[in-house]
Amino acid sequence: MKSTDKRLYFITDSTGFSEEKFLFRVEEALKGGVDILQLREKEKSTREYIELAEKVHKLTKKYNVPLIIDDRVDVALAIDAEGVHVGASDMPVSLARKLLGRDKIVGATAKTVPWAKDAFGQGADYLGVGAIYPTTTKVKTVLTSTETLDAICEAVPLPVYAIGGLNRDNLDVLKGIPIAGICVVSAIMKAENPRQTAEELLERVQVL
Ligand code: TZP
Ligand code: MG
Repeated sequence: MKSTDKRLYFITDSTGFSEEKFLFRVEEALKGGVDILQLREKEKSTREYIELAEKVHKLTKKYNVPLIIDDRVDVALAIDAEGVHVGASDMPVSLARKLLGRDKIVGATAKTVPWAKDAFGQGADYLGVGAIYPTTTKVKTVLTSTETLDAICEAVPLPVYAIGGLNRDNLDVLKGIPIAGICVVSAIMKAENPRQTAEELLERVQVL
């Protein structure tokens, strides 16, 4: 049990890494204390996605961290992952919930208050809100202001994670906003030392 309160949500991106190097980074990040891990693959075949997800799931189980699968409810079901994350063009939250059942985690992207309320109404367990800053990660997104982030936190009784271009040196804009934590991709994926970076991010997110 960690003594920390705000959480660090790590979204992986295997682009440019051998599987061995990718899995090494994932495990290092887990050692560094990430609280939730999402496997996010955009180029892989279903078979490849499942095979990688099984390997990542072995690691997350070892560190007692929930594994969330981006977008693919079928992959989440196939490997008995702890949950799924759905965005605007993915399966609707209500259908993901119907397929996965009450015991799994269904996360959703929200960029506006009405969108956040809708996701809550459909049964989402948490929200990812952003992009707070421009991002170098391949994603279709627009910027979300910190005012909107704050308004979403007020509007829905769900854990809200800020995402997009966040790193250990630019978290101050989140100060005072009642987020559950932050989500990062490149800050950890591209870090020289993913374990140490996760530790530092976790430390800094606590004082927001
Ligand atoms: N959704 C909004 S921004 C983003 C996603 C998946 C990518 C965040 O990646 P990074 O590298 O932490 O900016
Ligand atoms: Mg998606």
